[in-house]
Amino acid sequence: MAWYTEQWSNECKFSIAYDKELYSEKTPFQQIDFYQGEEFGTFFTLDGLMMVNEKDEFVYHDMIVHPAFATNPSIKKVLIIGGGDGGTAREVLRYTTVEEVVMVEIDERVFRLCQEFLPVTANGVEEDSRMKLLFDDGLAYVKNAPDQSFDLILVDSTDPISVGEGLFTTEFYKECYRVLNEDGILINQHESPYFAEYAANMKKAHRKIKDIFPITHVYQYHMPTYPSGHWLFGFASKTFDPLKDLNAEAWEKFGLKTKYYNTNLHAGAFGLPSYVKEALQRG
Ligand code: AAT
Repeated sequence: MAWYTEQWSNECKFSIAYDKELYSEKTPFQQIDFYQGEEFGTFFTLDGLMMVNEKDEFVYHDMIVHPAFATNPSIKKVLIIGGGDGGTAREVLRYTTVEEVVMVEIDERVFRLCQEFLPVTANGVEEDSRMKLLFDDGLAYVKNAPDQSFDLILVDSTDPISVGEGLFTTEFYKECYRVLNEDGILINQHESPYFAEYAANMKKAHRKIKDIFPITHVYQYHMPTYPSGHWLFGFASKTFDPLKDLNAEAWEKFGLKTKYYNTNLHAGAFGLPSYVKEALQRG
């Protein structure tokens, strides 16, 4: 048995025991490592940061996808930026009403390796005829995408360091606004309020999005293997408000069995602790 250790702050580390390092590769974009352990099953890291593991991936992938569909059950065209493990696409594809999913992942190796080592998220994604898989930079893709061509954009990105940096810029959020339909929704990986470095990213992202979208919210969930375990998504929208427009009845009709998300939890997720609200307001 060996230990995978991740630095969560200058004075805090998180460790997981593993039995085997399954695979390791340095791509032109990042360092990829796959491990196998008992507690969290198979997991992979990018540049030494936990991305996905078999035990808690359902939390993240439920929460990045379902709140938007429970707010606007008519979503048909979806753009996923990043998300190379396939978990976000897997959840979106469960909606039979969805007609087209474009996924733009910068690093094809993440997707191919997840097909090999992490079928729980990657299986069935490429095979679905509604799916268009592109291996490209998300920022470059949105810059060239036509106006008003998506109902929903899901930014399933790494932290704003190295390749993920462009996905936390005003330029990127503006392009997202442009390519979204009149009632479009943007969900983005919004970092964490707890440790200083992550909280700074959270505030920066919120400040930029607030200047562009008329409706902006931040919602939370418990992600045991991300720094502090307290993680956030942003909900930015042109017309739909996730609290006022929650359509629980329509969402229940989809008949999806979910392990984390439900329509009772929906409003609660948007109810932020006071210190988080204040940090976001101060900007
Ligand atoms: N589903 C949860 C997993 C992730 S991985 C995020 C993905 O974003 C990675 O596969 C990475 O290659 C991809 N990515 C990073 N930058 C870009 C870019 N510019 N364009 C397209 N794809 C990109 C998210 C984990 C969140 C971790 C939080 N600590």
